Amino acid sequence: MKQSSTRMSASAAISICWGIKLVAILVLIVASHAALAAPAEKQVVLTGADRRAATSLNGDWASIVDPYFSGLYSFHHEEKTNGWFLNQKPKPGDSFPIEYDFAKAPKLKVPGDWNTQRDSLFYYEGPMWYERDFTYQPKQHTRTFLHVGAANYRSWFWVNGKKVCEHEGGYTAFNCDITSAVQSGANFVVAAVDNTRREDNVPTLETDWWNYGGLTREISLIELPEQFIDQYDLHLSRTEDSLIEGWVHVTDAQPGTKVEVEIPELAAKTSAIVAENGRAAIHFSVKGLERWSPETPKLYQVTLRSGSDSIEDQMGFRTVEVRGTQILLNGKPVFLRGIAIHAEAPYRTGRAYSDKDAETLLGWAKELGCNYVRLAHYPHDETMLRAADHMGLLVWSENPVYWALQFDNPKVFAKAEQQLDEEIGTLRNHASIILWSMANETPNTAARTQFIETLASHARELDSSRLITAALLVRADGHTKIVDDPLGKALDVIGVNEYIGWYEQHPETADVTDWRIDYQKPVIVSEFGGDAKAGLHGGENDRWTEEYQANIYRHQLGMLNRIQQLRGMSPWILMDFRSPNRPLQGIQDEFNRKGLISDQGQKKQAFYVLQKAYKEKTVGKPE
Ligand code: GCB
Repeated sequence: MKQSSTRMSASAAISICWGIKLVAILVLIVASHAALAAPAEKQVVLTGADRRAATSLNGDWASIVDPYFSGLYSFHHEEKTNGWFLNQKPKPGDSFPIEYDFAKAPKLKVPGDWNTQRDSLFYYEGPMWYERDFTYQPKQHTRTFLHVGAANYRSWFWVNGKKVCEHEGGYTAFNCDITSAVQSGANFVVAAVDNTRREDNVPTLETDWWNYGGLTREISLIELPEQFIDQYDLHLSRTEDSLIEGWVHVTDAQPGTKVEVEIPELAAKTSAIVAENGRAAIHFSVKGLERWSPETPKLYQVTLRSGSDSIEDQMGFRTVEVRGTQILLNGKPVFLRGIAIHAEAPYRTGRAYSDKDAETLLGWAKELGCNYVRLAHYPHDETMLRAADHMGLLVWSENPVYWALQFDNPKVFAKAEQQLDEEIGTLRNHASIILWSMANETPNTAARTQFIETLASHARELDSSRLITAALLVRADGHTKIVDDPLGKALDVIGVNEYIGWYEQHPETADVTDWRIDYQKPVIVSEFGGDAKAGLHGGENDRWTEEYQANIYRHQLGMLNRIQQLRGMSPWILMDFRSPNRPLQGIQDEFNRKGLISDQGQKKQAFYVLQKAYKEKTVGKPE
C-alpha cells in the first residue's frame, strides 16, 4: 500500500508538473496570440495629408528579415525591452551579444513591397524590420507626425528607440505623433512590418491577390501647429443649388475657434466657429460654380484656415444620388462605363504607388472609353484618386471586407470599421469617389448581414453625400439569375458579380440568361470576365485564348443590355495581376489573367470589344 501510494503520489506529482507546464505553455500561446491579435490603437487620420508641406522619408531603408519576430518578442513571447527598435551597434567588448546591425543590413526601397525587390522575399510572409536615419529640427509649438501611406499588414514604429505607434490594416494611411520622440539633429526611425495572414484579419486568410508586404506607400514627416485641421468635408448640397456644405474639424481647438474656407477663383469666402465637438459647420453659396463631371473635371483651389494652420486643397464639386433605379450625377442620369482595377504596378508588377502608375492605369481606362473605375478590393493610394479627379473618372472605393471574414467576431468588426474610418477620413474630398463599397462576395449568413449593415450605417454617418454599395453573389435557378441577397436592403446601389462563360457554363449561356432582381435599385455588374494569356490565339471555344475572352465579352454585353435597371459595369479586370491561386504553368504563372491588358501592357482582343461598345455607347442606356 505504502509503496503504491508513494508511486501514486510520484505519478500524481509528474502529472501535476506536466499540468503546470501545459498551463504555462497555453498561457504563453494565448498571451502571444493576444499580443498579435489585439486590434492596434487608432491613429490620427488626416484629410488632404498629401497637400501638406512634408519632408520625404522615401528612399533606401535598411532591412532585416525576422521570420520568428525575435527582434520584438523574447522566447517567452513577451515584447522585449531591448528589441531591435533600439538600433544598437555590435562593438568589441560588448557584455551582451548584439545580434543585428542595421548599418550592415541590405536596403529596401520605400515606397515598395519587399516581394518584388528581392528574389528571396518573393513568397515571404512575416515580420520585416526597417530602419532609416534622418536629421530634423523640431520647432516650438508644433507637432510632428510620421505619415505612413500604407504598411501591409500590421506595423510598429519607434523613433530614437521610443515607441510611437502601432497600426493594423494594409491599405490605409495613418499618422503617428512623434513629437515627444523626435529631437534636434540626428534621429532614426525603426519600423517592424508583418504581413502574416491571420483568420481574424481584414482581409482574412484567403484572397485572390498577392499579399505584398512592407512599407508599400510613401512615408514623410508632416509638421503641424498644436491646433490643426485634421479632417474636413466640403461638398455640394443635393437640395440647394450652389450651396457648399460640410464641416472642418480642428484638433484640440477650444469651442469658439474660428475657421475660414475660401475658393479664390469663385471669390467665395466664409467663416465659422468650432463647436463642442471640434467641428465648425460650413454652409456657403457660391456663384458661377462649374460642376465637376467626367466631361468637365473642373477642380478649384480651396483654402482652409484656422489659427496658424492652413491647407490648400484641390477639389471638385458635384452631387450624386439615387432616384428609383437611376443614378443621378449633378441631377442627370448617368451610366457607369467602367473597369475594375487592382493596385498592381503596370510593367514592373508589385504594389502600385506612384503618380506614373496611376496615370498609366487610369490612362488605359480612359482609352477604353470609361467614365468610371472600380478600385478593388481595398482603398487605393491617394495618387489614384488625385489622378481620377483630374482625368474625370468616377470611382468605386472599397473596404477590404472580402469573402468569408469572421463575421461573428467583434474584434474583426472593429478592424473593418477602423479601415473604413481611415478610408473615408483620408479620401472624403475627392469628387471622383461616388460609391463607398462595403464588401465583396460575402456569404449570405445572418452574422454577415448584420456586420455589413452596421458598417453601412457607419459609412452613412461618416459621409451622407455619397452612395453605399457592395459586390454581391448571385443565385441561379436554371437560366435565371436571382439577386435577392438580404444585404441588398442596406445598399443604395446593388453590385453583382457573375462569371457566365468562365466559372459557369459557356459564353453563349449569357444569351439565354434572364435576371430577377428583387430590389428596385440601380444595379452595377461589378465583375464578369475570363482569363486569356496575351498572345495566345485559338478558336472562340478554346479557353485561355484571347478569342475565348473576347467571346465572353461579346455575349455578356448582349445580356447586360437586357437588364432593365443596369446602371453600370466594371468587368474584371483592366490588367493582369499577381495571385498565388493561379499556378497554371505557361499560362497563368501566378497571374490572374482576366486582364484586358497584360502586366506588360499588351492589349488583348477583349479590350477592343469593350472599347467599341463604350465608345459607340452600344452598352447601357443613353444618358
Ligand atoms: C471574383 C473576385 C475577384 C477574383 C475574381 C476571379 O469573384 O471578386 O477578387 O479575382 O473573381 O478572377 O476569380
